[in-house]
Amino acid sequence: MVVIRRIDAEATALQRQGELALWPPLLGQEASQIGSARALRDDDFVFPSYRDNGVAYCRGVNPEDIVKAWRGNALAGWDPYTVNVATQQIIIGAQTLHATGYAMGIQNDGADSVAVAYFGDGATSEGDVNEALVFAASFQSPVVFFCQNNHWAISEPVRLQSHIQIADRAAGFGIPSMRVDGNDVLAVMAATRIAIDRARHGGGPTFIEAVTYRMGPHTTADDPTRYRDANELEDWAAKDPIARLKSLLERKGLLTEDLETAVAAKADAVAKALRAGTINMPEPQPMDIFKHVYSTPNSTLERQQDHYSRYLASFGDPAEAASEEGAR
Ligand SMILES: Cc1ncc(C[n+]2csc(CCOP(=O)(O)OP(=O)(O)O)c2C)c(N)n1
Ligand SMILES: [Mg+2]
Repeated sequence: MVVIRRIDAEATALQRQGELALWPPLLGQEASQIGSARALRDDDFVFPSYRDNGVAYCRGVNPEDIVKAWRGNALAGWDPYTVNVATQQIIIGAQTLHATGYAMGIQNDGADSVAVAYFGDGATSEGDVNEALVFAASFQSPVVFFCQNNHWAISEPVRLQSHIQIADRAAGFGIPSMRVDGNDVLAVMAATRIAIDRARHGGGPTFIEAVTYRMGPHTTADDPTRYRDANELEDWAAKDPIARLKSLLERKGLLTEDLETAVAAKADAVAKALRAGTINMPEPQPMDIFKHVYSTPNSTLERQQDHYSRYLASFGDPAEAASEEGAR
C-alpha cells in the first residue's frame, strides 16, 4: 500500500512536470486495490480500469509499463498474458463484459480460475455493466465484480448515481453481494476471498462494493475544488487506509522500526526507478502507428503508410535541418 501510494505520487509529479500526458490518481483507494488483488491466484485474470494501478503493480506489472501509455509511448503498456491482467479499460464498464466473456470461456474449458472485473460506482449505471451482470447470472460464470465506490464519477456524486446502496443493485440480477469497508485492507481481502472461493467452486458470480474515497482529483486534468466540499475530504482523510493498518500493526506490536525503514526504502527505490525509466523511455516512431492496426497486410493501409512516410520525408532529416539552422 505504501509502495503504490508512492508510485501514484511520483506519477502525479511526473505529469505535473510534463513527463506524462495524464494520470488518474488512486490516493485513498490503496486498501481496496491491494486487499482484493492479494486474494487472487496467479492464474485468475483481472480486467481493470484506468485507476487500478495498484492492482496492476500487485500482479507484477512493472511501474514503467504502467505509465507508458499515459506518456503516449505505447498503445498498451504490457502484454496481458504475462501477468494475467488485461490492459486498462478507459471505456467505462466495458471490461465487465470482457471479464464475463472470459469467465464463460473458463467454464467451457472446465478450468477453475476466476475472472475479476474492477470498475467504479459510476460504471454501475452503464449498459455494459448491466449486460455483464445478466450474462454472469444466467450462466453462473466464475466472475467477481469488484466495484470501488470512491463516491465520485468525475463530478457526479454517488448519491445522485444511485438512491440505493450500489451493492443492492446486484440483487436485481440475482447476484449475491457484499458491501465492505474499502479502507480496511483485511476486510477487503476477506470479502474477496469469499467471492473468489464461491466462483472457483461453481457458485457463480459475486458483486463486491468496496466503500472508499477518491482523495485526489479524477485525473490530473480535473479540479475537484470546483464541485467537492473540503469537509468531505477531511472526513475521509481521517479514515486513511494506510494510517489505519499502521495503527493496527502498532497495537499488535508488529510494526518495528526496521520494518518501517524497509518499507520506506522500498517505496523510494521504486519511485526513483520509475522516474528514471520514464524520462529515459525510448520515443515511439511515427511509422509505428501502422504496426498495430491489422495483423495481416492491407492494401489501403499500405497506401496510407507510403503516403505518410513520403510526407515525413518532406521535412528532411531533422538533424541536418538543425545544423543548417545553426549555420544560418
Ligand atoms: C463509455 C464512457 N462514457 C463516459 C466516459 C467519460 N468518463 C471517464 S471517467 C468517468 C467517470 C467514471 O466514474 P466511476 O465509474 O465511478 O470510476 P472512477 O473514475 O471514480 O474510478 C466518465 C464518465 C468514458 N470514459 N466512457
Ligand atoms: Mg467513482
